[in-house]
Amino acid sequence: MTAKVDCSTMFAPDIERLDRDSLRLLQFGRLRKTLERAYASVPHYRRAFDEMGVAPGDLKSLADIRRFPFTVKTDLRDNYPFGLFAVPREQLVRLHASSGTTGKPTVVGYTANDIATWSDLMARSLAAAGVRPGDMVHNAYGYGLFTGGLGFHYGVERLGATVTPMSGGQTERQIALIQDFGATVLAATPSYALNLVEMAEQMGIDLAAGPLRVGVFGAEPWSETMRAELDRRLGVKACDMYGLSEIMGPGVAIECTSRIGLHGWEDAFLFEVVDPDTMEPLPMGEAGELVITTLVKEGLPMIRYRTRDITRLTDEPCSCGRTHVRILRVTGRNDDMLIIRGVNVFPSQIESVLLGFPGIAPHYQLVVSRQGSMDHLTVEAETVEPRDEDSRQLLAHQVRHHIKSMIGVSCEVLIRLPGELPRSQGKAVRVRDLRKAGA
Ligand code: DLL
Repeated sequence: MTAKVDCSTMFAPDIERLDRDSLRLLQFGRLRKTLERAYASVPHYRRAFDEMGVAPGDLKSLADIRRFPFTVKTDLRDNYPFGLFAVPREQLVRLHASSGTTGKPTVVGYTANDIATWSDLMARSLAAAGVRPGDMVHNAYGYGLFTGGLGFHYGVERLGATVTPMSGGQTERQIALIQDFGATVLAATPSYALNLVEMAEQMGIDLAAGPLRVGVFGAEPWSETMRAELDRRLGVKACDMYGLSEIMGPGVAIECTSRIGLHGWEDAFLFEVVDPDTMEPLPMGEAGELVITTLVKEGLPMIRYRTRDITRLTDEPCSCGRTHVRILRVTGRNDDMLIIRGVNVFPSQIESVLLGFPGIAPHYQLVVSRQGSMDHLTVEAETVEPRDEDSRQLLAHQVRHHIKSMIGVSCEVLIRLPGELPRSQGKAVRVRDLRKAGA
């Protein structure tokens, strides 16, 4: 017997609840068209398909996607700025770009239809996270070349809620406006949300006592322990939002209020998980690198884009009634994984251990250096309350021991005083890699 599902709060119930067979059929048709358009309009794809001896007509079933080439971030850089666009530049109404620490930025472009699709997917995502028409949404994602600010902005408007286009920074002012405008929803990176609530507490303001109800947090990895912290201190139900600019921006996948994985919108994207070593597709449920193909994008179709993000997919039914596949929480990027004396560590694993530790504040930084031929990890964490040197030494010893037993990695731990570590204004910088600086 299937439980009765309330779909009155879905933004697009017909498509969100479509049975999986129909969804796959829809995907197949759209994928075929996307491959045809990419082959006909983008020289890079034509070359890449030809090199693999494959043509759009070879797609006879969804599984045939494995015969087509991957796309990687350097393909965008190599075709800078507009080389991967499938329409003349004049047909684009918006550009975004990611800065990148080295080399050229990656540029992404949207037609008017792409912006409409993105707004719809964002509205759907916000509704799934519990945002309703009429809500007051404080948007602290950065506006500008980053897709976060404008992506949320258009989605909130499309849903019929009110958006405050705050962007990042000016934290004290943000707190005043959250209060004055009676924000019911906070949209921010989890690390900035934490910065906000901490500053509010220092100002003697209890945001949890106000009307805030929903948190839509994403754009960086965060742990369940961080979620519990944000739920409690902000008085929200925090949901995880996933996306990336190369594919669209935020709104690729969202946690519904069941919070057991993020629904990836399969009418707009084809999701695969591949083994990062062999590049072979993995069966549902196995962990690997997430690979995404866009199904309806006009300006910048992406074929098998390697996200570098590590996750698992599940198609088990969700109690919310949405049929779209769930992407389990992204614990980190391939590129962010540290290998410390042979042990693989994601910063988010260290975060889980630190945040569960009594007396430790949820701010941390990892410093990786080279000592002789060995990589050395230093974990810097802060205490909640000021403590003397002896007490910090003792705490450092306990934390080190705990990290070793939980994750299996040996590290040095430095306990800092409250406020000593840098606070996030957007995406938090968790790792300082001194090896790259030649130190
Ligand atoms: O971060 C888009 C976004 C904006 C998503 C606002 C959610 C909210 P990029 O700047 O291109 O786009 O960065 C994309 O950020 O490949 C992941 O490594 C990481 N990321 C994004 N969302 C999550 C998440 C935006 N919920 C890259 N959990 C992605 C973990 C995330 N990592």
